[in-house]
Amino acid sequence: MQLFGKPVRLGRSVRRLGKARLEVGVEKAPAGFVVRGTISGRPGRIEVLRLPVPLAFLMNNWQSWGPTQKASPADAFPELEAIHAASPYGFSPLLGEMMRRVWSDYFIAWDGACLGFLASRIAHPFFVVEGAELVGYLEYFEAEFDDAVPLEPLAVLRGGPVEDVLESYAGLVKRENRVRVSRWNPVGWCSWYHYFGRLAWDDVVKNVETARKLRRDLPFEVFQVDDGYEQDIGDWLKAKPGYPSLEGLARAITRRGFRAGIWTAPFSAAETSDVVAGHPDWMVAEDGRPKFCHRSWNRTIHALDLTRPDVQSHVFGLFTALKKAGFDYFKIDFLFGSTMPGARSRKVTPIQAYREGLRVIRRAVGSRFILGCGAPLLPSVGLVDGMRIGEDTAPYWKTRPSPFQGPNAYFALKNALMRQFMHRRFWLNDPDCVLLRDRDIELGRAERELYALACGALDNMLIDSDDLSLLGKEERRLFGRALGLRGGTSRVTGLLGDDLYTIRSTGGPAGDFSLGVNLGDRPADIGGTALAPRSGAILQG
Ligand code: 9PG
Repeated sequence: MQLFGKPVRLGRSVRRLGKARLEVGVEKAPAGFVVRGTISGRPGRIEVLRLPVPLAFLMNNWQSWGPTQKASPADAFPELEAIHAASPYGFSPLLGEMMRRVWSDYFIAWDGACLGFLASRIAHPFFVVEGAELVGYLEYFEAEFDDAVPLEPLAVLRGGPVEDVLESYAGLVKRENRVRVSRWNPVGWCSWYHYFGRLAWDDVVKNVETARKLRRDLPFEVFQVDDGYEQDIGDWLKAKPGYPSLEGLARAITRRGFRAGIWTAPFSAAETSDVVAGHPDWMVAEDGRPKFCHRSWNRTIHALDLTRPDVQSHVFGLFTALKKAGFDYFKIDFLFGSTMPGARSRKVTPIQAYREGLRVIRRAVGSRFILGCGAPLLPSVGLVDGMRIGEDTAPYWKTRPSPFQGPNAYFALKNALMRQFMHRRFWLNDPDCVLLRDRDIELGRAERELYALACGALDNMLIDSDDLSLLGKEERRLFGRALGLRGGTSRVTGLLGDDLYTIRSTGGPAGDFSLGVNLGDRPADIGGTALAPRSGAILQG
């Protein structure tokens, strides 16, 4: 294994790498070593680590909607650039040729080892397979540092099954970023997976009133309005015709005894929005014009330049206004776009710009709950309370795959299992919504039950997304059963297997238990219990 092109040695050293100057220290850690240091000059992309590539590993995509999954160097890599042209998936802060070669962002792990960067405050860390070698890089983009800045620390951890090394890694990430995990683990409702973009004001009123009446069966704390209320992407304070003011919206929820939650994509703006028309200069630019960021909701989306004081005031003003309107739970979505390389008012890296933007939101909302979504994972650690850790779920299991993997219930749940090691270390995991209804849905009873019970057993956020008038006694009881499984310390095994997992929960109110999960399409046996395809069961003993 080579570190900055030389064999690994404990202790301090000074290196020149192209136009950068590095001071590096290698310290022993319980199961390996940690590399820390500082860097100055104009680093560009620097090689950190080089070693023989393992035959199989767990790779990780850098953002909420991307996978953590088994891979091998012989696999074909997805055509990210083609995907990016037509949808929000496939975007990467590393555009061009590099984007096609990245195997894993932030960390890579297998039985016996995890190589993982502990923070992404300035650079974007990633791993590439180059022939027979695996190479870890830090991308500093065009930035130049007159004064030395901290390197993103890197941990090289050895020993134990992949589940164990990932937990050790996540523990170090938690410490490095001084994460304080929210004491409130939300239970609630979200409009998206029943109403999608067609949400009307009547639907909100009808559901919040039903939620009030069904409170004993469905003990929601937060009632969150997702996309659909706003005039356009970027024009958040202007409600669509048919909606009351944002104060009115929040009041309809809070006066029924719920916390009011609201969805925004605060760093995005559609080409059609008032904010782009009024302030084209607020957008990350290319050739003096707002740069194409991604294509979503059938529109071209631009990214706000979060380094500009006027844009920061705009974002601060937006969240101050939402807070004043009565909201205290903020799902902030499509955050990935703000890490796009391009012209900004200051020469910081896109990662620094993103984090400045997140800090502005945190300053505006104080200790209220922030749920990240469509977000770069490692740069968000310590700045959000909850995080979506998979692609969207859907009212169907595996049909209609998008070019990435989802959206579907299968892939959403799979990622929740694969990324459980982040839960209560990076933040609270949001496994996406449980769907309970048995009409207007292609998910069978066993699939819905599996999703809900797994979310409970994982101790994750538990958010329902249904037209509540469709839920009978049985469906409502399932929500209560899922909730009753939360509160333990939960870990998942089977990450390198074939879609058979065990969730082990200890120390919670339900006592110690294991939930066997068969995500596969064939019957299987887990610990002596027979499991039908796409089903789960509490294992005996
Ligand atoms: C609201 C939704 C929900 C959901 C988020 C996010 O255009 N698109 O391709 C597209 C992709 C994903 C997407 C929306 C649109 O989902 O994950 O929970 O909040 O936004 O629009």
